[in-house]
Amino acid sequence: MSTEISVPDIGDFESVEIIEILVKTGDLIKKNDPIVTLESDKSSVEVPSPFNGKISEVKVKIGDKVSKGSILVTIEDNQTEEKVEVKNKEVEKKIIIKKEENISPVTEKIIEQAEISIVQEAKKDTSPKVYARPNGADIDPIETQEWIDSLEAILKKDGTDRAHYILKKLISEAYKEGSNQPLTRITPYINTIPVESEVKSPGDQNIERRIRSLIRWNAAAMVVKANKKNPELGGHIGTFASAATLYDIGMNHFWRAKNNKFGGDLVYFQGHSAPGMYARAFLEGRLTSNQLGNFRQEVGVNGLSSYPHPWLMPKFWQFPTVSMGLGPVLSIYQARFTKYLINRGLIKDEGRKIWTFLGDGETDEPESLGAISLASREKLDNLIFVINCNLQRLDGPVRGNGKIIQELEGIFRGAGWNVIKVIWGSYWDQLLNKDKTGLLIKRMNECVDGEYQAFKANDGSYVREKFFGKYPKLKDLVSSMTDRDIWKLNRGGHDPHKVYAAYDEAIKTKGKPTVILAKTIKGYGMGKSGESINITHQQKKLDEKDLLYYRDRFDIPLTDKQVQNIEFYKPDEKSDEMQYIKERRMKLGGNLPERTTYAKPIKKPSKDIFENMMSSSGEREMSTTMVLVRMLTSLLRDKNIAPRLVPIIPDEARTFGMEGFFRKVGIYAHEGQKYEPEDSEQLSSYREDKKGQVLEEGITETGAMSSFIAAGTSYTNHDLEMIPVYTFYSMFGFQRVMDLIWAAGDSQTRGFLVGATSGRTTLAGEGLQHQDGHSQLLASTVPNCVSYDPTFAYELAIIFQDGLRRMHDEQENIFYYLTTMNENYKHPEMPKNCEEGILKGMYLFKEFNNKGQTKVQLLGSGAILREILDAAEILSKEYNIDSDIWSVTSFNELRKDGMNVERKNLLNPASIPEKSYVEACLSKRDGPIIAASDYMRSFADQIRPYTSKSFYSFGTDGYGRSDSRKNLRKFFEVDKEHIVTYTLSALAKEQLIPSKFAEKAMKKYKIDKNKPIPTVL
Ligand SMILES: Cc1ncc(C[n+]2csc(CCOP(=O)(O)OP(=O)(O)O)c2C)c(N)n1
Ligand SMILES: [Mg+2]
Repeated sequence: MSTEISVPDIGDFESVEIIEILVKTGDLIKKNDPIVTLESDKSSVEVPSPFNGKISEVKVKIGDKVSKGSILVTIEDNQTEEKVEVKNKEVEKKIIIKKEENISPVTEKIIEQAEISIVQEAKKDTSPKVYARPNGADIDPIETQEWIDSLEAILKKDGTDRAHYILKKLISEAYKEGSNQPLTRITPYINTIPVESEVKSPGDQNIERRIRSLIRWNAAAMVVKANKKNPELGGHIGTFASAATLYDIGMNHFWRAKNNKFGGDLVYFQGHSAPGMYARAFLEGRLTSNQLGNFRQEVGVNGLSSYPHPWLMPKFWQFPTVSMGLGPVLSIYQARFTKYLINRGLIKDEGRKIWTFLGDGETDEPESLGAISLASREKLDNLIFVINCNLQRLDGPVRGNGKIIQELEGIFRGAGWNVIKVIWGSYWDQLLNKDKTGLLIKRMNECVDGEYQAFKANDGSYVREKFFGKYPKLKDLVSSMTDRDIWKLNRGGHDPHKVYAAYDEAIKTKGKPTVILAKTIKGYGMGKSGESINITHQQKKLDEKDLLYYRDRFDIPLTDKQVQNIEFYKPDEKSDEMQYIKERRMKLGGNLPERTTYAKPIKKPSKDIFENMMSSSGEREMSTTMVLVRMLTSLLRDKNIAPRLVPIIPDEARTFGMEGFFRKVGIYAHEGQKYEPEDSEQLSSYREDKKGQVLEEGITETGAMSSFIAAGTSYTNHDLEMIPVYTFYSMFGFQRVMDLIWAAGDSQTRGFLVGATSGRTTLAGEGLQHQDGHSQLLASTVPNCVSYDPTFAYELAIIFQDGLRRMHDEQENIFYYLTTMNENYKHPEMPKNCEEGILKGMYLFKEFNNKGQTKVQLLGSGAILREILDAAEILSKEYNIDSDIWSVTSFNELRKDGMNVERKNLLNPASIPEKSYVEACLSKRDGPIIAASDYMRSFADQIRPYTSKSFYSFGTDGYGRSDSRKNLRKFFEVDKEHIVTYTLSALAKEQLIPSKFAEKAMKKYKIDKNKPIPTVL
């Protein structure tokens, strides 16, 4: 039986053009195989086949205009109808979404997915709960006690779940009666895990303590040693001193390395705790004492970088974290990307975890907390944050008048995370148990962090007076303890047992991410020189007395003389410590941190994918953004490339005409799609899918950039090369998330950043805060970013193709920034032999050679090349001036080449100087250079030093504003009329023509000489 396939609902579009026919008569096609590609003036989209079959006739040709209902092909398949019917019946049986009409294949799939996800009920939360203890003023203690007794009875009889239920019920009853207190936001200021539920560490505590002490010593020594050599070098001691236990427990017991059997856990180390990681690597035999001695001296050989920088130590560090806030947000998106790869079936689910260390002060950065709800929404139980709450940041207390742990608990609980507080060490357990008055917890609750800091900056007697002394009964509680005993009451983050128990619970938590809030002491063990005092953060010089104290405090077997020499200490290879440390890492699969890659290169796409970009678009007008979308759509048909493409968009798919991807490859959603989208019958309906490929990030360029980095470093973190293509509003790229782009460079991310709607005069209506005239310049500041501002389809195709070659064939650790526009125009056929020039940054596009003696070199990039072409025509026709027109695809790449060649020539003064590429192109050509772009003048100015000709540059300096393209170009003086006028004027200045031509042109084009330069307007 033969069935007609027609154009489905394509939204508001009428009469759209067929630009590709992807089937021919006789082809056997499967359901969802594309039949044709339609292109409106804004987007292109494939029409899929609704069923399997054999094409019996193609009813359309390229260039035809079609609308909803137009017949495209006829297809033979006599089982089709039945199949759909059977399916419909099945759906009806377990109906969850009623549909009156016949169910379309797309809807059918949505229903299937919704059913699957509905069946999967959320698991019950069985984590142990701590019941609320009395706090604050009590107007009726007897009544309070009755309630507590009832609660205890429930706890005893029915357990914590039942108690939790009753409490929730009570709270909601109170809420109904008008109590609006957020009663469950925070819990008392005690450990989340009750002592009886703590899982015990299997480790040898004595050996672990000795190892930890050695790491502490070597870490501090490397900072002190470097600063003794040269006080400029800096470094941090206090941070790692506070976090040593937190790292050690992970390294000894939890963090599994990558090896041939397992993908490895990923750990984001707090940037300025790097000395601790080096110190451990030294004991493990991965770094030498010579290297430790070269901490922060990287220019020579064997230096160690100040912070985790994969660019500088590419075999060691995995993640750049020192710019605060980036580690947390990057790791959240890393955890999400890991799940994305698993759900798409690209990697196995091996239960790998992502651990992130951050400082409590670091949580002030909006990036640190800004994405935490994504982590719970996406149920990232592969993610564990450890926040080292040493209560201090650089200048002083993080929350002197409050309690950072409680504040963070409220925030993370509110966002749906599992929160584990590790506040008090084991020495407190007995006291808490002994206290029947509730005063101890009351006191713990009421002290603010400023006080907690002061307690540890003083001594036991101070704590006795100021902490316990507030209530006589509390003072009695510690009356039998010496000041030394009181001083020994430790904080949770320094207690290996408590930390182990917290980590153990974190890795077992299902369905949500975990944050561990560990209370520690900044500068732990540094004594008077730096423990818990405001200047701890910057303490990098310990004098001899301090060092001797530190040695004694941690029992380091060094003589006084060795301490004076600031020697590192490494025990004998056969010692218990060395055996233990090696054995632990062996059990956990190898070294950490370590950066390796075993990814297989992605195979090249077939050449024909790009072929149709090389020919003229004829009468058809389109923007370079549409060209990109077309190209990606074609690449999604290439079997090697398709699965690896990761389109990333922060809520702008429709702006860029990318909504066709929604249906074609789906939007990644870990729970699939639980609803029938309002536009389900349309061709580009909003389709969420567990196997979806598009990362639709919502309105977060920070998040999108983090995904870009996760995908673009997948070759090392997952041993799988991916090709992220992150398309954004160009103004909200470099300018908004430059720090992340810098981190992308450091991480050696590979991928394409696409600044769409770029240029200051192409995005007409949007105005000052949208019009980007400088992102290309910002891109030029990132050393491994290769950037282009192409004008024509074939330029973009050549650049993209070469990008794939360089990043995936050649394995170069670079990433691309491409600017694309939303201005529609015709695209010419690719001129012969211009590929090399396109990639190097400029090539001769056209010559006007038939008029007179006078010639000019016209250079244009991006949107403004077309103004240049029009200007050249006017110059030729109306003024008899010839020109060579150069399409400049990248002033940035030209500049790089110019710098290189100039440097080489200066270093070889006796040799014949080499020519820069710019000079090679222009030196034999006549006339001054007029260069223009849709960016600030300094963009084109970059090549000025590399040519011996007169050089005039034009651009869009100043704030943008909303108006038509024509008016904006006139305003910024980059329209064809200004280019003609300025060219005439420049030629007059060169004494090649009289000045009257320019004067006349100014009159003709109504150019106001008195209008101020746009930078001041
Ligand atoms: C974005 C950014 N701003 C400023 C700094 C400089 N800085 C380095 S460490 C630090 C204080 C960190 O305090 P905290 O997060 O509490 O970490 P701690 O050292 O106490 O563990 C600052 C301000 C930075 N690294 N990154
Ligand atoms: Mg801190």
